Amino acid sequence: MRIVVLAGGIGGARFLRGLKRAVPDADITVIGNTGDDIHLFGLKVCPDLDTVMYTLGGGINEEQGWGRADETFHLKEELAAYGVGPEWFGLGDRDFATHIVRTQMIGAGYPLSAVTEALCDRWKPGVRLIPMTDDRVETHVAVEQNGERRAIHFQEYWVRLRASVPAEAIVPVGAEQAKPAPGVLEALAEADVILFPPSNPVVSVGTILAVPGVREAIAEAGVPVVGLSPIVGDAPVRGMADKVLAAVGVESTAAAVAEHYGSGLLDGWLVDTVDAGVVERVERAGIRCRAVPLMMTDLEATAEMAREALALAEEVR
Ligand code: GDP
Ligand code: FO1
Ligand code: CA
Repeated sequence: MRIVVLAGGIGGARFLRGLKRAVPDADITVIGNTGDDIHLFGLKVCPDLDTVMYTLGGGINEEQGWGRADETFHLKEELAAYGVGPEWFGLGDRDFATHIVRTQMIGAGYPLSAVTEALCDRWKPGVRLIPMTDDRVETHVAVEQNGERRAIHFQEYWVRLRASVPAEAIVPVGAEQAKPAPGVLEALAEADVILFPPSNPVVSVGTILAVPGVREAIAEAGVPVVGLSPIVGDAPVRGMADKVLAAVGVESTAAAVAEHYGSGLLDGWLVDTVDAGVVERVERAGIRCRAVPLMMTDLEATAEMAREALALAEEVR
């Protein structure tokens, strides 16, 4: 079975671990979000691609959900001693190596998709990981601070400000001109099923969908598209997705996120059992809906979520 998953960072990566466990023989292609990418110290950092690569490859810091296990921060400390920041973004020594290799290869002319493949030669994530695009796309957030409106990089909004200032708009800068990376449209066209993991609907899945051609390719694939809600009990399980949902005028409920994707995109939607009350509302919107446990507490619970998503896909096929 060929499965294509549109993934952000932590939510996407953890779900993929369960999916691999549920269907060990499946051919899984992951289209990764690159809107979170940031250039720091002259290096290109791709947080969501790395989170997927490290999580599936066994190198992730499990508690944190991003960055490397057994990490040290000597390089960051030395840079800070020269007054070179930003101090608010925690790049560790082991992680730095990934960004150096990536930046060196890009400087030598390799596209990000080829670089990602090369990095995955080491990590062997057991899925084919493709960035959504080889072109530069950077999510910026329009915020109002001290009566002044300005656009800041998504990482500054998320990591430095912890989404504590109201976001007025979220813009994936460069997306309109971006082309899907080689393999993206092909994978969608050849998919047997397309899954939206419980990733951020705005700044993860939403950014991938903003790449011209991706939405169309999903619709044209003519296969079941099933998503899992990252919102449980009217709040994100982790992080601040409620803030970016508010910025695009969507309430933080499992039903509103399903309606935001819409029946033109989604065939099926899984909500957590605590949200069983919204199943009818989602179905009225033309999306088949089931309430099942959606907390990725351990690998087996996550694998069960993946099985439920695939079962729902068969129901709507
Ligand atoms: P990011 O790029 O690291 O922010 O990760 P993603 O965009 O892939 O996923 C973030 C989303 O994962 C958040 O909105 C969380 O609510 C969601 N999430 C994290 N853990 C769980 C979980 O155990 N269950 C569900 N349903 N969602 C989760
Ligand atoms: N998230 C944080 O909350 N603080 C950090 O200092 C931080 C550093 C970092 C370094 C490399 C990397 O791949 C990810 C990192 N993240 C950090 C995670 C991160 O960028 C965000 O959680 C996601 O992009 C949000 O979607
Ligand atoms: Ca992300």
